[in-house]
Amino acid sequence: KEKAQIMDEKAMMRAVTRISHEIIEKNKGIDDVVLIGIKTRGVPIANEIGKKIKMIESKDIKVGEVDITLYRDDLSKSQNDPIINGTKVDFDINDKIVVLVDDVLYTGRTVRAAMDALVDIGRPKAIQLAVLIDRGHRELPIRADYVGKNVPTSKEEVISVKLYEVDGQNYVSINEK
Ligand code: 3GP
Ligand code: 5GP
Ligand code: MG
Repeated sequence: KEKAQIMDEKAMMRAVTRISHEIIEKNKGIDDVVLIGIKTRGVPIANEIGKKIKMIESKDIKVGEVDITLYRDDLSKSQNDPIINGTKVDFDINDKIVVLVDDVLYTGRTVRAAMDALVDIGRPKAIQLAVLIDRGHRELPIRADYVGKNVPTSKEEVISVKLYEVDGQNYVSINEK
């Protein structure tokens, strides 16, 4: 209930554009860089960053996905660790800089599980993290290298991320649980 929009479509696109430039700058190009989205909404964001990077660099960049399932009976609880449900990475990640992409970073447990999934399929040179929203409340020593927007939240609030591919529209709002 009670919605306040915190990003509209333009703000989201600008964030994606900036993050794309930051990825290129930090890694001095994208020759060894691959993107891996965390399902569900990390995947369309990874695809958008991939498209942007291609436009900027005129070079192809590979995009894969990992599926992390949250075994929680209540979204407000973080008792149980997320579990790897599958990976769709049809390219080699050995010696690559893997940029994980998710919509919202919260406790960090999903990202930790995603890193487990990655080390199962190869040995990346480095793993970096890009998120559209960092809402705080980390429970693990995990931070994002690229952040669309930092949104301080209470644990009673939830961030709603709407993406065209999934929801038919693009915006981010903050809601009371
Ligand atoms: P996503 O596909 O956008 O990532 O698990 C189903 C959805 O619920 C996922 O959406 C996931 O991000 C989201 N989700 C999981 N844990 C939480 C949480 O603690 N708060 C909120 N608001 N959403 C969560
Ligand atoms: P974690 O707590 O593991 O960092 O986040 C768990 C998963 O839930 C991640 O995929 C993250 O994107 C999502 N998540 C956590 N909090 C929120 C939230 O407030 N809104 C949305 N949309 N997703 C969230
Ligand atoms: Mg998510």
